[in-house]
Amino acid sequence: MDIDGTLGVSVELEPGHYSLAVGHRNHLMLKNSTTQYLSPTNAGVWDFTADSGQYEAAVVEVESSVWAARAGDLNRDGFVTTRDYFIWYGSYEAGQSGYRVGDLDGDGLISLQDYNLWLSNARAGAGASPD
Ligand SMILES: [Ca+2]
Ligand SMILES: [Ca+2]
Repeated sequence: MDIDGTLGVSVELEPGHYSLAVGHRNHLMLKNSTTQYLSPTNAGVWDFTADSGQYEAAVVEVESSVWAARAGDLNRDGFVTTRDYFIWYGSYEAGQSGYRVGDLDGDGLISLQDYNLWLSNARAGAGASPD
């Protein structure tokens, strides 16, 4: 999905094998575990309903056979830790709302639901080795 919510992303690349990664403002980066051949005639598709072993980072199954990045990496360092909690807490305490990094579930509110997502993923030891 493109940043404006439309499906598909267009980039100009030389044909070849590429590692794909998907990032989001407050989730761990998803990176595929194998390279994918891309060319003008082979756009490639990354199917998030395919097997969970296609990702390098730990993912969470959000519904049957659908995987997503783990939420809670507010400072984008590749780990869900107390440093992220302090960012969330600052937003929560200030009563912020809208498109903020503290809104982990995307409902426009910074609430205890977001804290619970952070806690669940922090307890799961969510993180990836920075590279
Ligand atoms: Ca983090
Ligand atoms: Ca929220």
